[in-house]
Amino acid sequence: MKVLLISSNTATSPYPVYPLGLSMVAASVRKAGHEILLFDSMHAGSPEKELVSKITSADPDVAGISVRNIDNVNMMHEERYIDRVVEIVRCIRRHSRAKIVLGGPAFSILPERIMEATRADYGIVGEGETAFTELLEAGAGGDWPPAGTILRGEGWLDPAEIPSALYDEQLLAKYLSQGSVASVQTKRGCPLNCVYCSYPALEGAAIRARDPKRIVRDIEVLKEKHGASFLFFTDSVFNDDEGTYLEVLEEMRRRNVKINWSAFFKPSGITPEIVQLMVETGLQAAELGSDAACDATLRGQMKSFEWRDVLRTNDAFRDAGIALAHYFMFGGPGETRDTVLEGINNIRSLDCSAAFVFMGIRILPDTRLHDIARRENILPENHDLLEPVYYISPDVERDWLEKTLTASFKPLRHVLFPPDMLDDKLQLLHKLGHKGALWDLLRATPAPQRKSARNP
Ligand code: B12
Ligand code: SF4
Repeated sequence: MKVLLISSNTATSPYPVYPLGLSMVAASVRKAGHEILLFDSMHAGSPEKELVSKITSADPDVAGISVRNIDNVNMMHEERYIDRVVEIVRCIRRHSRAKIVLGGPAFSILPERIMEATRADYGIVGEGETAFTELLEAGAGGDWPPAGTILRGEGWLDPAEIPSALYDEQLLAKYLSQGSVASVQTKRGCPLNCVYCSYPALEGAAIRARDPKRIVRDIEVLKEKHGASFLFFTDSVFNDDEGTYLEVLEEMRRRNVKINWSAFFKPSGITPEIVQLMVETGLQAAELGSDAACDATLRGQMKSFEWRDVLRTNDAFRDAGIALAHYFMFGGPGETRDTVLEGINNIRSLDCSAAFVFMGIRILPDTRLHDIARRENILPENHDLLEPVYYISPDVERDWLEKTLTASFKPLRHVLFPPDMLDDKLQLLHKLGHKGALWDLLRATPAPQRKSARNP
């Protein structure tokens, strides 16, 4: 079959991200013997015109659309992305008889609602590699399921079945030339249970780690064939408690593969020795999902660590000279005026880091936050969540929260509230050839009085 794979993502904040999931699906589809073509909405000057031209020239049997983001999870400056997918589906319908299949993380979070909005033929929830190729197989034999079917895999792929992405040379070159970085996934799954998080539902609760040798081979290909100089490990959490990330780093060191890299970390379990191993393999910057800024709200978000772990992790990276950024969300379960003030002081005490501060937490289905929001009547009955609703604790008023966060963080160059406040400048820096999120340019310089207050 001829399969046109379309990335619908046009979000550019904090930088345009290469469609990694679609490229992993592409690897499986090609391995199954189908012909694949790519269309990337990010780089289409006139998306509608270029898509029409691609569809009419390629005449595909199937169009697979990757739906990455529902919205930007930022209640201070909302952006929504599903309308773009609706337009793509309409455009394909007007110009082709191809079957239209949706997949991707945003689709997997709200499958029924996105199917209804787009009127695609099929949707695949979760990992696309096997489910999509099986659907193509059935279709090739004339055995398409009824239109509107949403397929859900019965289990998760074995780690050995998770493929290397098919990095498209021209497409990746475009991303890399626009300030983006290369992306590699080392594992899927997260066994933790944070109150707002949909990641375990997207990837499963058990860690499924890819073979470190194959991961390092991917990095070599990205460096040598594609000229990548910076990469992001896209795992939900890079430093898993099982330590599979250490095996990846040790394999990099053994093979003498070094590249500038970054990842999402949870702020616990990081020792100076581990940071040393990271530095040897090229760690440049660490993004910490600290999430809440004091113990009461960390408990409210059901995080697996305490504020002192955030401080220890901060210091372990700081002492090695690694740039680090914390992400915080104010207004979660358990937030009160007192915890807000405590959290602001705690954030002020962090040395040498940047911080991105969000207000409210986007409620996603099948999360504990969803249940809490229903119980507390924050979420209207039968709300389908395609339109974003943000949880703000009933014990803190939205206006007071916004004013307090603005007044507290405005004077601090390294704390960004709202988190996208520097987007215009970032785009300019990307045009000038800088790569990635670039928050390392904002880092606070060490403040001895803050340090000594913490470490008397
Ligand atoms: C890493 C990551 C980032 C990194 C990306 C770095 C990089 N270089 O790639 C950074 C920090 C930059 C980032 C930013 C953002 N992110 Co983000 N990110 C993730 C994360 C953790 C992993 C994404 C990933 O690469 N996964 C690996 C690939 C292999 O998996 P996948 O894309 O899901 O693909 C699989 C399936 O979905 C499916 N599939 C994919 N496409 C297709 C197509 C078809 C046809 C089929 C059948 C199947 C299929 O098969 C694939 C293989 O199994 C996810 C959460 C998660 N665990 O999924 C959030 C997530 C994707 N991000 C999200 C969001 C919101 C954002 C931001 C908008 C946040 C913000 N305000 O800045 C931005 C947008 C950036 C952009 N330009 O698009 C949301 C999207 C859903 C939503 N709530 O709207 C997620 C799901 C997190 C969440 N639960 O809220 N992100
Ligand atoms: S927030 Fe991070 S650590 Fe918590 S469940 Fe989600 S992916 Fe796992």
